[in-house]
Amino acid sequence: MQAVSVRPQRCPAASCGDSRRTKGALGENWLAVVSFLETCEAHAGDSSSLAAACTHLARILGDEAAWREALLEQQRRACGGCLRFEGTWRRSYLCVHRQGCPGRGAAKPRWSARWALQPSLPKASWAEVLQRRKWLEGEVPILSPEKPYLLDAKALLPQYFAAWPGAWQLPRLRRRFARRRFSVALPGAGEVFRMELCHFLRYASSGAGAGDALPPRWDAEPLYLFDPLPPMALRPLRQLRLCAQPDLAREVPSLAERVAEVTRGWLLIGGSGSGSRFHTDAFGCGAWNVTLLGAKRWAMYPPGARPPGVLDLGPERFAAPAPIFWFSEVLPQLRKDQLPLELVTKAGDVLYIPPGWWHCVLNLSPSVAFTRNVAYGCRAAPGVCSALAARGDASSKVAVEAVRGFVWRQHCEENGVGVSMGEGLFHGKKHENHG
Ligand SMILES: O=C(O)CCC(=O)C(=O)O
Ligand SMILES: [Fe+2]
Repeated sequence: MQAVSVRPQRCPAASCGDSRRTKGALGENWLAVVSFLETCEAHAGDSSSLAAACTHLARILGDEAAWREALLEQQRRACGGCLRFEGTWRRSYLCVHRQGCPGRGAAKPRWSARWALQPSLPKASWAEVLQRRKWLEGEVPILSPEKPYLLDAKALLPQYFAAWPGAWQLPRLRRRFARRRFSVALPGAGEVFRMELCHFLRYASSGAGAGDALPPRWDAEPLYLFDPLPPMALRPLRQLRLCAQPDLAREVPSLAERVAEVTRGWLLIGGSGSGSRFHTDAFGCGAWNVTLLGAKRWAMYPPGARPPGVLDLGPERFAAPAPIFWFSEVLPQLRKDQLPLELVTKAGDVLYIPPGWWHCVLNLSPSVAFTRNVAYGCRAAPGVCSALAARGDASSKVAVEAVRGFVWRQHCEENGVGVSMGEGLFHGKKHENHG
């Protein structure tokens, strides 16, 4: 857990911590030992035979987090290029380093978190808060955008996501986009690498399919494909019309411009054990998140209730643990009154996260999702304006004024009031007068 704000980054997987400092069992000496092993190679043939000779070495050589970090460090120095995944991070590193692949002898997972993946049942009081609906043709399901909604959207998704569900299965995605490069976040570091889909999927599904829920990754927090500019075929065919109230993030042009980076939508692909640390969405927005494949476990807390295990590091700065850690280590320790709203989304579900709600996500199986930030209705405006005001830059100030103007015009339309009295809607007396 390290100090980084959850707000400026849209990619929550990349929002906290600094895994550059996490070099695994060997700390700063990792690369020195790798070099040593390189020189031993001529004698030992392959480092897996060194591992067989010494249990300490076996532990060190099986430290996938350290191998991954060694590879990422190389990538940083190379300033570009694509990450390749060769079954384990150890093999991937050695492939690059030796310009060829070493023999087999992949590191084995050293721990089992099977139990961490079993969701506990939603608590009765939260069950009342969560609005569960079927989203049917011609219906606008979200009536109160300040409440979370879990929508069964199976009937309508093919209208919004091309050839869903068939085209969203991993083998189909791999066939179609194998060589396409995507942005892959290094959780905790705010860093993004580029990776061809075939390599990312090889990574994300390695270890899976063994017939149990064992998280396949033992390299600390898994990499997460988190791409704001996926191919058109992997974006929604049209806007999801979930709420009759206007989406401020689209309706107000200067706001739309200011927040475009977080509202254009993101494609998310991750293996089991990957996910997003606790965060709230940027710019006072809420979000909808469509699970297109797999299953995602969610924990949510309402605005103002900082989740247990999340550290407050000063204005707008928080540090949250990795999702697998939170669900397996923090959640079981909580008192009844500290428990989150918990739920699992499966392929065909849309979850609406209202503005200001904290959420943490753990992918229970290889998952594909699409998410987009939204700010439905005028009640979202104060949160959006204060998030913008906190930025303090010129374009945020312009956007604040535009949002106020928009809200005032809406208010006037609904109440037949003269438009010229828009000033002070959020801060001045007029608001009270019109209350
Ligand atoms: O699915 C995830 O991992 C992240 C989801 C999220 O934070 C969002 O949709 O706002
Ligand atoms: Fe989010």
